[in-house]
Amino acid sequence: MGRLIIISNRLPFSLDKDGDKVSLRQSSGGLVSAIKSFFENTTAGRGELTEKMWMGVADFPQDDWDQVLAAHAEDHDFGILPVFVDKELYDKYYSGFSNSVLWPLFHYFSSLAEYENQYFEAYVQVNQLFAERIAPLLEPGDQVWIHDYQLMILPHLLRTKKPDATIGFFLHIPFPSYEIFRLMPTEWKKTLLHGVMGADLIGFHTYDYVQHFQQSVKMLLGVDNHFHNLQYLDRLIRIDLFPIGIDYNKFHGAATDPEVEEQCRKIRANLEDKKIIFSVDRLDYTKGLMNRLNGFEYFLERYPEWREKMVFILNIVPSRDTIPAYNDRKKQIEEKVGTINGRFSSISWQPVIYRYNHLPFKEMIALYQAADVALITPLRDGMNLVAKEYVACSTGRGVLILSELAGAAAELSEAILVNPTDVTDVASSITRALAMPIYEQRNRMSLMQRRLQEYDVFKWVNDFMDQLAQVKQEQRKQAVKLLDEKATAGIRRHYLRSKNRCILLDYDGTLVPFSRIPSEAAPDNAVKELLSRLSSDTRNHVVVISGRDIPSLDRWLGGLPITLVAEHGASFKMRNSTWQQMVSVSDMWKDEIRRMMQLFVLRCAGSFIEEKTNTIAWHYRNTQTGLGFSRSRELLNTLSQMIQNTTLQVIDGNKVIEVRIAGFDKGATALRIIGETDPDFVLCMGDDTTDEDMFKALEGEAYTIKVNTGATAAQYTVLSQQQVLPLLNTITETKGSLATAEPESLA
Ligand code: GDG
Repeated sequence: MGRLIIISNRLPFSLDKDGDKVSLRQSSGGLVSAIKSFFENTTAGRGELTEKMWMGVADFPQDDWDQVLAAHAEDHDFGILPVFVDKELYDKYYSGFSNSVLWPLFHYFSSLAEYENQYFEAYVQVNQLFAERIAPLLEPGDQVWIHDYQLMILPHLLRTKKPDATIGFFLHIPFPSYEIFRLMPTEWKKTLLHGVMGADLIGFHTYDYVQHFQQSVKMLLGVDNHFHNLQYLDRLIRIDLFPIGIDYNKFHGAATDPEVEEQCRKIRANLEDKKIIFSVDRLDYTKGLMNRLNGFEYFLERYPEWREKMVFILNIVPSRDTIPAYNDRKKQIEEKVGTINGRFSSISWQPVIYRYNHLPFKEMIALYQAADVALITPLRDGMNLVAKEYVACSTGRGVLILSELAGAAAELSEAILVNPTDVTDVASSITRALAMPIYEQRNRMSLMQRRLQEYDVFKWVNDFMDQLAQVKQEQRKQAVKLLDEKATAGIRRHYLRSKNRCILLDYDGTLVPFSRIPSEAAPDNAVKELLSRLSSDTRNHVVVISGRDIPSLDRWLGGLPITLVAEHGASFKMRNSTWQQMVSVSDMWKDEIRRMMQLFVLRCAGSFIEEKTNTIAWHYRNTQTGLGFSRSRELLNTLSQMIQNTTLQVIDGNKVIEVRIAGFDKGATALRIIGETDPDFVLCMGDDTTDEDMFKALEGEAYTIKVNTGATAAQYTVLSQQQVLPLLNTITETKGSLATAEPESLA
């Protein structure tokens, strides 16, 4: 293992200049807190990690670089790779696309999204700058971990430049449901998804986000997942959840730091014996600050007995103040604080203590410590680390009120979970928290603390890196092997030496090209001549194994002495014998499926239904590109739900969605045929999803060849259908010398 290179929008610090004196200030924010902790606690050079680097946009001019580097080197042991971006371009990329399109949309504030083309163009350009900066520096063994929504297309851009790179991507904010994601212009959303899919491992905070992402990939890119894995183009990709943790020991330990204890004592003394409710958030509309204040106001109104007995310390950290949607909120919040204080204050008491600043770390911990209740009620939040930090800082007492819409709610179920938009719920939760008996507080806290301690930020990073290494390993196992001349010659040698051969060939897409109308895909003379020549050799058993129905196969190939398999194995006719059915069930199941498919025929011009004995299929080869595909995703989705708990199966084929009775497939049929004839040479070719069953079943027993690109279980790949006949002719041509070398190994 080599270097770990973290890539995020910004470097983890900003520059403070006082005359000639330069100092670096750590940025606040979840990602920085998490990764910095990991960096500070792992020593490069020990174990497997040789070096740690962080790459991001620099918030200082290029001229200051030498000074920054010197100041950084003084107290950091990780390298920095700055990206310098022109200010105007950066604004369009950061304030524009990242924070005025992706951020609002992904947090379900769709009405705030500004779909400006120039923003998207800047986003692509800056992602490109990152790719150009990092690509030439990458060395074998490096692991690149790209973070967050500002860099969603970087994985793909980097992959194009460095196809073998190890790339992880983690999204720190929610991935929204498909219905929200699809609001974006088509080109944008496809570019984003395709971009992220350049990574080997894609991580999210919660199971919901994973599912939302998988759904969008299915609907927009046509790729289905298999549990947490999916095949995209020629690569295996893993998508999983990694709920970010905190540096538990740092926070828990800081709570008993003497300086923190002293500050905490002062805060409490200043507020006499009043209970303290506390919250700290960046100024962001997603954090639900207005709703929180509304809930708090209602609490004061509804539960007057608590007046003068508590205070609410509301700390807001400045953030993104150049974006209008943020600036407006500040005014609204300040007005609301004024209204509440004006309405409920007495000479000696003010309910809200409002502060707009960045807190020094120890002061923040002292406030966590001093607070009887933390009121953390975002309207949406990828995770929310403040909630976890508050819990970690507890020394037994304290109550967490947490929004059920924060990712953290999935792990912190012992908190009082509230709906932040429901003022009644917020108000009653506050009274409940203020009155909670100490033993209950302790009990709830200790359960949550145990969980946070177990999966802390180090586990989080290690878990992600382990999975990344595992995916790479699986990819290596799966690498597609193109059938080259040497391998072809080996297969031919084996063919010529053998005496009892079995040749299994798929029909559409393998023996013949796809046709606009299925009934017109008749074999041409070249195919007929090949099959006839092969089957006239008594040492050959030729099997055409297809999804076609009996009448089509009979009409086209019935006159040849070959075995025919129809409907993926539901019926078969051994050479010189008659048709046999593998399944016999009533046709009733088709009615409901047909009705649904008919609806899609109406909604998608050019599509049509093909009905066979055991399968019913909806073809969309002749439809408008894009529309046909997106309808096929909808149909796939609908059918998958319809057939749950039945013995049916939906297959996402090549421009066709097919439903069939489960329990037979080409794999089982191929094995059965081979079992009956015990051949000493088996060749199997196919191009579609259903052929993968054969490739898997025949592993180690046959030469398996997949036609066309894409991941496959086959041993070899040929890139197009046009290569199939020449290849079969080359392998089976008996004229010419018999090579003397040993047969090509099957393994
Ligand atoms: C994004 C996602 C996800 C805050 N104010 C001060 C301060 N902070 C520190 C906190 C905490 C971090 O900043 C804030 O983290 P959050 O998770 O609450 O929120 P985002 O910045 O929006 O982070 C979020 C996170 O990424 C990680 O994946 O959880 O959902 O939006 O660590 O301690 N630190 C100091 N003074 C402050 O005033 N010292």
